[in-house]
Amino acid sequence: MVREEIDGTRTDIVTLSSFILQEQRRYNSKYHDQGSSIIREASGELSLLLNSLQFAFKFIANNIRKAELVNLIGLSGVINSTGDEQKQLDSICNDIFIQAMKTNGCIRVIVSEEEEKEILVDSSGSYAITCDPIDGSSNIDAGVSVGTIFGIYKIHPGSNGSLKDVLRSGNEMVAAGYTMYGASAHLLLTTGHKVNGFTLDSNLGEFILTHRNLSMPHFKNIYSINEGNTLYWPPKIADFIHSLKVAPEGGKPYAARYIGSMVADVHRTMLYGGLFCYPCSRGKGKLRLLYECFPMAFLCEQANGLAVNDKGERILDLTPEHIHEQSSIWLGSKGEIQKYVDYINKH
Ligand code: AFP
Repeated sequence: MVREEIDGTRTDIVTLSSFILQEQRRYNSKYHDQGSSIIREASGELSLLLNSLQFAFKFIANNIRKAELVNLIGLSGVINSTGDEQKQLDSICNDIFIQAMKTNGCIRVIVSEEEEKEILVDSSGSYAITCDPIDGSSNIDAGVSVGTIFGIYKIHPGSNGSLKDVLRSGNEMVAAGYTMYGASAHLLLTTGHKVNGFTLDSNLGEFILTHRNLSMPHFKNIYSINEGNTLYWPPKIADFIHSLKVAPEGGKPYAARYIGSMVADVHRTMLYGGLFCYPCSRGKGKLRLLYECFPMAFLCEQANGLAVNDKGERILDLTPEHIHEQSSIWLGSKGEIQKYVDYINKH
């Protein structure tokens, strides 16, 4: 018998690396069980890619932790593709991410929020990746949690890697996730089969499985939105948000929670439930479809939630026309998002 605890120390922990290998084995045995004449074995390339991603997350987490100490915080003077002033930490973390993806041999196309154009990599890899290396960076100076968001696609058969491998429906993602850098680093990952959460143990230098098969509650009366934009929303949306503040008979109104860092707001929503939204202001969405909305929508659905745009259309059914396209988004507990969809259909 294996003793799982020695002097109060758990010894049965599952690391991200072992979890990835277990998933690869599960995938292989699934195809063997189906008795297929063509035996489809996972090549291990996605596992390799996920492993190189976890290195990038550890490296970024380390830089964020020491940022204040080594005076990394401050503006670098560069304006990024979406017009935001780029911080030194943004560009450093972007470089860490791109370097890790360029050298793992699995990636042919990289899209980053910090790069105006897609990056084509000369490799024989089978994947394309989209990412926001540091989302929520305007909060960094206040020590608020920020994060890295990513989405992964298998490149089209016969493609050497091109824009077409990323400008496709969100349904075609094979994996997605984010790492939130807070008191500790938290990684939420889906490979299309539920969502699992890992926490970085900085003593071991390993991401440890802490949230297996994460599932959001169906209802939760929490709403998360930048209400300062109320004047710029269509009346229907302002009315819906107002309705959340009206207490039902014998009940309580919704609680408002808004951090202004998507990863942190979505992380709370994934754990506690509720709804997070960023509707169009003056007719324009803010959050980026490819590397903010798609990965979050994929995670959300895999955790039994829903993700739609202002019109109630499912986010993952959309197809971007350009890499930095912006969208409205409503995501969170299935019951709460359905309430929004029912409201706009009725009014
Ligand atoms: P920054 O990366 O510039 O801080 O933007 C963060 C973000 O893209 C997303 O993480 C937040 O949910 C959203 O913008 C906050 O936007 P508002 O400041 O307009 O509320």
